[in-house]
Amino acid sequence: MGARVGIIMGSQSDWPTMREAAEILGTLGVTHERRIVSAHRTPDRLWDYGRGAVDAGLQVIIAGAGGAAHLPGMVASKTRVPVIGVPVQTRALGGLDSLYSIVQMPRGFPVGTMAIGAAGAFNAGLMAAGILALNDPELAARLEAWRSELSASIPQEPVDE
Ligand code: RP5
Repeated sequence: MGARVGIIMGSQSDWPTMREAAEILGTLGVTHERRIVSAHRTPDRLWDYGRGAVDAGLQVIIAGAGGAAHLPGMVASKTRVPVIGVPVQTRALGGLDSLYSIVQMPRGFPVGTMAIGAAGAFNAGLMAAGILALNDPELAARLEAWRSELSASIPQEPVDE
């Protein structure tokens, strides 16, 4: 089966963050692809990716970028495939720049925006899996099991470290 989720990012430097999404999708058995697609440095690639997303069979796109993070919004402008945006943490402004660039989309072109950084990327993978699980009972069972395991791993009491 082809990739069901596309993970795109503005730069190689985003990969340490975005790999969190790839890893949880891999754990849950969701096929995905990873691409560097920059809104500013490779705008034609961005256009082609957005325009071809439906025909490529993508069901969710996870888009991560930092700073002037236009990638998630721009890809959302080119496809009806749901886009989950991940604001990558930045040195200059801590990722608030990325968050504000992604979250304030104009009416009509939504981007589901996650938290800044690695937790946001991880949750983007879980969110994508949850969307796909609506029509995939086997994935739904794997996701339920993963959630139960996480809950079971949380101790009742804190310990001295
Ligand atoms: C954005 O600029 C990328 O998403 C990245 O987060 C940031 C910095 O990119 P590099 O200069 O590290 O390639 O487009």
